[in-house]
Amino acid sequence: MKYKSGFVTIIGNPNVGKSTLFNNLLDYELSIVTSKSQTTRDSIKGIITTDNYQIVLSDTPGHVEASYMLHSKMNKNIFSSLEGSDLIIYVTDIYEKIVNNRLIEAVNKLEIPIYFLVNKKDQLKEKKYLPSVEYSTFSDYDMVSADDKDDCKMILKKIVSYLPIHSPYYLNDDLTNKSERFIVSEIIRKEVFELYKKEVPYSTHIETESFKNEETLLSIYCYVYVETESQKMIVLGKNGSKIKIIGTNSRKKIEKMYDKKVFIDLTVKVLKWRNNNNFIKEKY
Ligand SMILES: Nc1nc2c(ncn2[C@@H]2O[C@H](COP(=O)(O)OP(=O)(O)OP(=O)(O)O)[C@@H](O)[C@H]2O)c(=O)[nH]1
Ligand SMILES: [Mg+2]
Repeated sequence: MKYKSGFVTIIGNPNVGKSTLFNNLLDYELSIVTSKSQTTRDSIKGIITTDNYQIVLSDTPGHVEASYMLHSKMNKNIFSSLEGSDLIIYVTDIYEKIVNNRLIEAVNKLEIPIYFLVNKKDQLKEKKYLPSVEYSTFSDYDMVSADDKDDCKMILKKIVSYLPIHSPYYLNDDLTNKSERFIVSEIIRKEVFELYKKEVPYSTHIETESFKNEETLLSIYCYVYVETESQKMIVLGKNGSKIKIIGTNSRKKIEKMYDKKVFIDLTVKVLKWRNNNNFIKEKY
């Protein structure tokens, strides 16, 4: 059997379960998942390598109408990750009434096959509901649960059928295109998304300033950017109680990941970063 290898990109609106599917296809948590919309901000590649095939899988941010420079850059990143894909997985869920036609049209223009997935079937009540779209325009479609192992097995099998015969693009032990600094800052951002309400998670950017991985200790220094002084007060909490929770929870997760002692220092900074051209250009 000839080796198959190719690029597969997951796209869709926010909160439909793209990152959940991405992680479950990879079989480890690489992309952060929260119950909040617009969790993913940056495209991320995860690489699945077996004896017979290699899938270079990309998770992308949910496509939103841009109200900040950050969103425009996120959208730009989604469209640029379509190019060169061998297959696009378009994810919607059982709740979405309309699909994102701008995204679908962009894929059709590039003549890339679309595998259309309606996610969260486990939450279906008696009545079966499928979004009203022209199913004949898709190469394939299924109703699935991104959390379900059997569904993911089936999806993987279908993905492989779309891969061209090609040698692997990445080495055997390459797992992602992202740096350890990025992964660590994402783990911290997930904690921020889970601890704070309203606008704080959306106004926060985490930047790993220093990452020193020594034999017995991993030391991480991060900036936590927020947009206003009042958000800084919320993030810190009374006597720094809230930021301490973020630090402790993140530290425990990173210690588990690296199987060693971790030190984390978080410094909160105020900057109107979401509309700051230079900042967005440099970080996203
Ligand atoms: N019940 C159920 N919930 C799911 C399923 N897949 C994802 N979810 C939940 O849906 C929410 C959003 O999941 P994500 O994977 O972060 O969604 P996303 O499309 O990556 O979201 P953005 O990054 O904001 O674009 C989380 O609370 C998930 O646990 C599923 O198959 N069934
Ligand atoms: Mg996501």
